[in-house]
Amino acid sequence: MRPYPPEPFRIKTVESIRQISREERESLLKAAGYNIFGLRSEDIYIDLLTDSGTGAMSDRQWAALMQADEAYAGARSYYKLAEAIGNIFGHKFFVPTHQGRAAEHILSTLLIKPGNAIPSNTHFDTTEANIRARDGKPVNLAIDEAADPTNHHPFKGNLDAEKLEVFIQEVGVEKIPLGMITITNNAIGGQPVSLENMRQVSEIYRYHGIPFFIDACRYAENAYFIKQRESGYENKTILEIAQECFALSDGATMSGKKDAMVNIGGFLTMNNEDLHQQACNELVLREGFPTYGGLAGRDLEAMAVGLWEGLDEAYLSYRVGQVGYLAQGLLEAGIPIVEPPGGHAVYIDAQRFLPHIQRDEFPGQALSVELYVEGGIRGVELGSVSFAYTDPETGEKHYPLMELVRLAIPRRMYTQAHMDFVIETLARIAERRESIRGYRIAYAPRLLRHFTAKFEPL
Ligand code: PM9
Repeated sequence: MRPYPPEPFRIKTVESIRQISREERESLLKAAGYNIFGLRSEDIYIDLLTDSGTGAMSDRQWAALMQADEAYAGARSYYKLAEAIGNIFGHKFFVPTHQGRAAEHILSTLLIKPGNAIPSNTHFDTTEANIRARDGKPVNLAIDEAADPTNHHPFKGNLDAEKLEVFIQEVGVEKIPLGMITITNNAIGGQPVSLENMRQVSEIYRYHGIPFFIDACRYAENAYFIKQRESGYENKTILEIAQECFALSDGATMSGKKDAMVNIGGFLTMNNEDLHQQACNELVLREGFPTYGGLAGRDLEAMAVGLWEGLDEAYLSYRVGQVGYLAQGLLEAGIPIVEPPGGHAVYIDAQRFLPHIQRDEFPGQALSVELYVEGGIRGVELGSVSFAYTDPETGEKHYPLMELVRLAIPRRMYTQAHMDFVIETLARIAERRESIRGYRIAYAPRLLRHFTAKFEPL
């Protein structure tokens, strides 16, 4: 029997979900242009589209909402959040933002000029789009092992330090206004980054005088993996590990909707005072006054509590264990996934699952449609629909490392029986996989096309 970690919580409030008929699902999908983002949530049985802002808040977070201070300037809730961020992240300054991409937007606006290049292990879609929106170039320098879904490297999210050195020599420091690293590495399997790797990368960035920003959305899950897998950290607390990570950097972008356990919120941290001043100016223009940044006082309050809850080791052990349970079940059912599983999601290798569908016919898109048709389950394509890109200068088409479908597990939401249902659904799809066909794109915007594209079955 696969081990399932008992939840370190009990359930106080429930939300009904229902399964509609297969015929209804087929017709709703067609009406949505075969894009699962176009479906209504009430027509979905198990929603694994994202772990972003979809989790359950705790009784303490709900209680904190009532204690929030909604003052326009200088709210008590802001200072509570400042204390949590100061403790955990340790950077000198921060601005609250309504979510992660708003922090990315401010950072990109302030630092990136046309023709600049920004290295990372792998940028996630919103980061990539914010860089491109400034006519910059996002550059992914993951280690080679990351491209092999069967490779069991313990830190497959690592950035290849040698590739980074070569890249800096080739491009020139003057064209690199900042360097990044994403923890965990969401685009390629939610894989962790080791502290050793972050130290190496930080040294390289610092040597060249390149400001180093961490995309910190899932920093607590990353710290948990470091504690489990990196020698020398087994006796450190998750907080100590997180602090050590951030001490290597000059700042961070954070989506509170992930490891800060909230439904909305984010922030941008930095050590540079001048950058902070400029960020405040941008914030006032677009998001709100610097002590609320586009959020209500209650959102700041919930995030301050959630940041601490996200660091709880019993919770993290359950969280990573639940993802591991789903991964193990899928492997036992013969479903190819990215191994080892990451911290927040299981990534199905759609290319190996549907080898008869070419990359340009989007195997991940085809599988995400089948998941909904078969079981009312929503996952998300993270393959060529989301990440393939035609270089405007050369006309050359670039593909992502893999064609994946991600099953992201919202925090503190679904049970073992839900996970079993997902496994059984995929096992049924596997039985008829040869009959599944690819898709073509009927409409797509220039950036972040996967959110609103329309498809036609081939
Ligand atoms: N990630 C996710 O589902 C939500 C958008 S795509 C459905 O994984 C990283 C590593 C992320 C991320 C969002 C953001 C942006 C930045 N970096 O969604 O703007 O995974 O709060 O954060 C999503 P926001």
